[in-house]
Amino acid sequence: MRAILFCSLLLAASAAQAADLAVTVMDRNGKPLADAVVLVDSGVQGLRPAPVLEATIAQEKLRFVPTVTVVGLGAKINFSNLDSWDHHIILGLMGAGGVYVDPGLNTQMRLAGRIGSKPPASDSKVLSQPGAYLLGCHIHGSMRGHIYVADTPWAKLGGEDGKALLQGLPEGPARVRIWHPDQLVDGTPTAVQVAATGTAVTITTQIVPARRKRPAGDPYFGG
Ligand SMILES: [Cu+2]
Repeated sequence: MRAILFCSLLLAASAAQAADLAVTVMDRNGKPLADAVVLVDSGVQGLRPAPVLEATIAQEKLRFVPTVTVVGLGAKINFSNLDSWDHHIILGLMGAGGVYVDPGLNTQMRLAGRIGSKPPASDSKVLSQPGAYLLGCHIHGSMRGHIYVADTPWAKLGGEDGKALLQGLPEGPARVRIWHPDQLVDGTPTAVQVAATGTAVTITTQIVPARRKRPAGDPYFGG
């Protein structure tokens, strides 16, 4: 009986130790870096949050919306063309320099333009390899999007303010990795100590975000 009580106390204690980690990501110039993917690894025993296993990316006004999507391993990505013209989605793992690792392995989908108020053309793809994926369109060369398939349950997309809140981390040592569409190389992970009461960390990267260019022929840009 005493052993059972002790065990349930331990369980209660470990549940209470799940803590938050607030990460702020800065660019090379010390300004908040938008659209950073924040990944946290922890070797400490404890509950893991459920990974995101489904996401939808729309093609709208010559863009992929959202521009960056973070999911877990094995996630199903739904594509939906909301424009009245066709899009040809090219999807593949992205290597250094922002190019496809092996164009021969890319997935290609053509989604017809939407007619009136009819349901948009849709397709989907399950991503079973971790890492960064690049999205492009044969028809519109300016269209760029990214998917990051995380190999850790703690993965979040940072906002325009560079901030991401990772929840449900075990108290103790952890490692923070940052990925960004405009990075040139993988940065060094940052070691942090997650306190039971929550922890905040600011990470300054060497990343210089690319300026958003007006896509050719995009009448909506900046409008
Ligand atoms: Cu297109």
